Amino acid sequence: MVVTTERHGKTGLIVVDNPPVNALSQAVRSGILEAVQTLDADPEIDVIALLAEGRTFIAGADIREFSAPPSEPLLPAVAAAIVGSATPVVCVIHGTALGGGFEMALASHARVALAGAKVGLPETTLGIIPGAGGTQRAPRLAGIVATADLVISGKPISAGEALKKGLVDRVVEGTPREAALAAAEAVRDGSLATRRTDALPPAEPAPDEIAGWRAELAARPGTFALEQAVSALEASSGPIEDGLATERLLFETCRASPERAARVHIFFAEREASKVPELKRAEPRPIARVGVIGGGTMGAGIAAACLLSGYDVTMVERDDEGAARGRATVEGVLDGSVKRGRLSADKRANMAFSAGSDFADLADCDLVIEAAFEDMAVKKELFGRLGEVARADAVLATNTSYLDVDEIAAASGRAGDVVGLHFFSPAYVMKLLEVVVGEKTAPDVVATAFTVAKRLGKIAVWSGVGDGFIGNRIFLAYRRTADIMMEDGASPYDIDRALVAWGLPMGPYQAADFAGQDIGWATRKRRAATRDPNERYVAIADKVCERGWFGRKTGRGFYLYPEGAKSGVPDPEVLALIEEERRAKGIVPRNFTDEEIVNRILCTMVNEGARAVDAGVARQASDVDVVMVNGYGFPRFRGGPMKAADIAGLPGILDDLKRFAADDATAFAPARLIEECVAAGRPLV
Ligand code: T1G
Repeated sequence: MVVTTERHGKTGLIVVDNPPVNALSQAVRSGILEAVQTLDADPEIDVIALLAEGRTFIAGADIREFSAPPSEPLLPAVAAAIVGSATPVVCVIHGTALGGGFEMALASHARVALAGAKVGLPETTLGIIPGAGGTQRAPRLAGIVATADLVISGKPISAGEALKKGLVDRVVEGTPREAALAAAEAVRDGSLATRRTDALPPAEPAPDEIAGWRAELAARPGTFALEQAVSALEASSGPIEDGLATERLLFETCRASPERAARVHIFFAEREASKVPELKRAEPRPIARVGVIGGGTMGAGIAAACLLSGYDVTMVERDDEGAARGRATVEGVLDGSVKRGRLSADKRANMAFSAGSDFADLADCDLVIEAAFEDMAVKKELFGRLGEVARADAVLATNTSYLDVDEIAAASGRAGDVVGLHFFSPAYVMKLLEVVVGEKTAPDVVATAFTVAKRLGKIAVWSGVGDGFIGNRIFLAYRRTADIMMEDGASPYDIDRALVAWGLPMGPYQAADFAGQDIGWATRKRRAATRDPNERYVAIADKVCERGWFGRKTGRGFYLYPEGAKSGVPDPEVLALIEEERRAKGIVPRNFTDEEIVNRILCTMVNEGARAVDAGVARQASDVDVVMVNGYGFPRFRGGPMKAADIAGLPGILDDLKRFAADDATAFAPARLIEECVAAGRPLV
């Protein structure tokens, strides 16, 4: 039974038990409704307490039900029964009371939170809005502005903050059941006041704030749900019945939106990505001490990420100066975490972190992560030594971002112990981790990698060995498409602007200037030897680099960065350089609309992602979305390139691929997966 009732004297308990997060499935909604009606009708019961078993109170509606037609009882009806109960209803919150879960609490006549609990209204992160009274009841308790913080940020707040805002009435210690029985007594003796939220006065209007939010949201893409949420909050200054009706209408509008489909897709895709079969087939090796080779940006970032997740860390650099630099970088990150309140001072003081230049220090590590210079010879030499020095049961990982993991593994002499862990910089911030599985990588090593990733708070994605793995493979492909459009007539500034308007945080040229053009230049030079001479090659970026225009760090790249300027400005000399290249190739420039720019880039991403699936480098199409959203800034509100293609209409994407392939088969010759999906009439994800 997902909902049971208990009678303790004159107290009636409604206990929800629907693992893993007590989501409000149809059975839970129906169970709560029936329990409230039954206990309210019982003359022996004078207080009802709603609580949940397991690690958290109700974490929201059951998101899996969103793609199906709504089923009775709808959540607003359950909330109304709680509000309308003649018997006072107290809600006990533990863990994370989110979305519909917090709305059950808001409909209750009093709210008690366990210390350490959190409450939130994150619906807009799923492309919807609170649909069971959250936008009407929370403002009646805490005001429109405080509620907007929850709804617009989508982030939960602590029980203490909620108490300050009037969203909960008490914060207590103990178990949910103890708190429920104590709260019932407090209601009886009058020390815990109960009130119907709906009977409270409407929220104070907040016209200026609402106008400000509307202006801010209108300036950026992917804010459909947020805009509806602001309108729902605005309605909380009117009669509750009207406000609830307005909220429901706006909720249904969001539920039918492509943004909701995209955001819910990526929510589940991120969780699916880490359910690799190796986790079922093998036990992960226990990891407590992590060795990190290299104290540069990546090495120090990885060391900090491991320390922040409670691992002991031994960092090894080539010499003592390098080790000192690496240590200083790590200490800086940790100090920053303490300053931001993300790390307690005593936890910081008790961290086990050593940095030195003696390779033998790695001998007692359970996992060693190599983050040295991106050069195959360097990595092979290191893995040759590591194969000797590391403990026999240690896992050996390379952080390479594109080199052949099988070749590196072979150099270790124990390829079964070797796996790729491709972190994204900064490694202690970026959620994505590509776990690159070599031909000989043992299943328990893969299981270990995914277990470590979870502890690091990463979103891990399985990748096979292939140039660029999943993300860089797609990034290089769409950068090539952008370069070709640039040579054929689009300016780099048009391309960046069109893609930013579509939802990317920055376009490829802004990104290259930000990261440093020299990095891409080195990659292109590395690939020059194996490049297909018949394949079209655009040398514009090389010409920019030959002038030493590497981007922000040199004051100019594709853009000029005047002293103190917030962002780059177009550079007439770059435009002249592009014109020169076009003339040299006899290209007559043509116009590109923003729509064509976006379409060609999206088609390239989808096609290259599908090719990665065809090649077995990506396990499934949804993993491509997880990588692009979490590592490359693909807009979350579009769900990732594969979901965006499904939403745009896959047959149309295939038609465009065939059309574009006429002049560029390298990028656009359709992947088998896309042709198969269109032929079968099924979506990519
Ligand atoms: N519905 C269905 N399944 C859910 C779920 C949900 N709301 N939340 C989590 N799961 C599954 C998840 O897929 C995973 O499954 C398992 O639970 C553990 O989740 C009317 C309409 C609660 C903070 O947005 O933020 O209420 O992979 O891996 O890291 O206004 O889950 O094990 O098979 O994330 O400890 C609003 C979403 C819904 C909360 C726990 N609520 N969930 O994090 O575990 S809309 C949310 C979370 C709504 C009303 C509207 C997190 C968590 P599996 P997990 P976690």
